[in-house]
Amino acid sequence: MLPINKVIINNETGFNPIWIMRQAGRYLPEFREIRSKNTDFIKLCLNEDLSAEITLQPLKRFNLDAAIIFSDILMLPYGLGQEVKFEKNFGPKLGNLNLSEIAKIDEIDFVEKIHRVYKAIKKVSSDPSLKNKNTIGFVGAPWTLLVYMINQQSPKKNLKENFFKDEFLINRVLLVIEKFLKLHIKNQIDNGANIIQIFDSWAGLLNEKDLPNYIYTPTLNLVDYVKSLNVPVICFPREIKNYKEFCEIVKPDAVNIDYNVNPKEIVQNIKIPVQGGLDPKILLTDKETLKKETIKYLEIFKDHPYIFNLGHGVLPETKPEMVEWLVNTVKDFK
Ligand code: 1CP
Repeated sequence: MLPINKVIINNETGFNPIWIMRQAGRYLPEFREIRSKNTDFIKLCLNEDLSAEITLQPLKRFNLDAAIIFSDILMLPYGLGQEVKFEKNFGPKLGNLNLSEIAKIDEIDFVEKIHRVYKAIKKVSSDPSLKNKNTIGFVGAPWTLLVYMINQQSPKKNLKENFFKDEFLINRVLLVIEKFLKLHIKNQIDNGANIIQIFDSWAGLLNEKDLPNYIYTPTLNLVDYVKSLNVPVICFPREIKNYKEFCEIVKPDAVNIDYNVNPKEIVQNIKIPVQGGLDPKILLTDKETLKKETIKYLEIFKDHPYIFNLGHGVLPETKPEMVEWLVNTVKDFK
């Protein structure tokens, strides 16, 4: 059985497999080298040779237990025909959202636009170096995708003032997102992804009263769908106030926690396997601090099924040698 499946299917404890969110990315010089020659990010994601190569880069350096495919959650709006661009020092910029256009997109057009992501997954998952490792496919959660599609840029600062104004539009778009996410998940699995992670990076923006409509119901529908395909599913409802309630309602196979929650409370309150937690900023300190903080998580989750990971993506300014130190600390922990 593959390492992460041992934890999330068999509930095994004490051996802590590890992968790192954003492990394929900007902190690696070999990624920056490819990126500097490929200025169009979407095109890079749709180049199956390069995206497979980038996916495998961190596994060549570090003793990681899984590959996560080099792609982006915003390939979904791109596949639906919304313009998506990534601007230097700004982040994603999306074009206007035209509901009548999006509602017309059929499944064939969608797959035609992004099928090279699936080719990259096929390449990666059949690479001999991944024989005993997981290949993680992923999607953005419906809420987080809705945020980008309506807000047309990162909500880092704020949601647009009138974000919730057109409730009809929002609910129609959510349904379209859900339908195409299922197709996107199915195609990733058919091409070799053997875990799905659902990133809800902006779950923390919602008030409690809005969680059922925007998070619980659409995410539960997706989780049930992934389970029906016999593949485990990990949810990351970042900065949600109540992880316990989320897990009891949505019932993913595992949950990734962010770095603002107290891991001691999580281990007491949450029954399902847990992933992640360590603050990525700790990788910017020194080896001694990193080791101490890493062991803190490993000790807390010693008797709980646990996959080591961070509480959000690895930061671009991280030194690769600190990632190596982290991976080795986890692997050496007894
Ligand atoms: O070189 C560059 O400028 C590109 C930077 C980059 C990279 C390396 C972006 C733009 N996306 C990615 C890859 C990516 N994105 C992966 C690949 C696999 C890996 O993890 O190694 C994954 C899983 C994602 C997922 C993703 N994209 C999320 C969810 C996780 C999270 O970090 O919260 C989100 C919110 C995005 C949107 C996105 N794409 C890129 C950026 C800079 C952003 C975030 C913008 C923002 O802050 O709102």
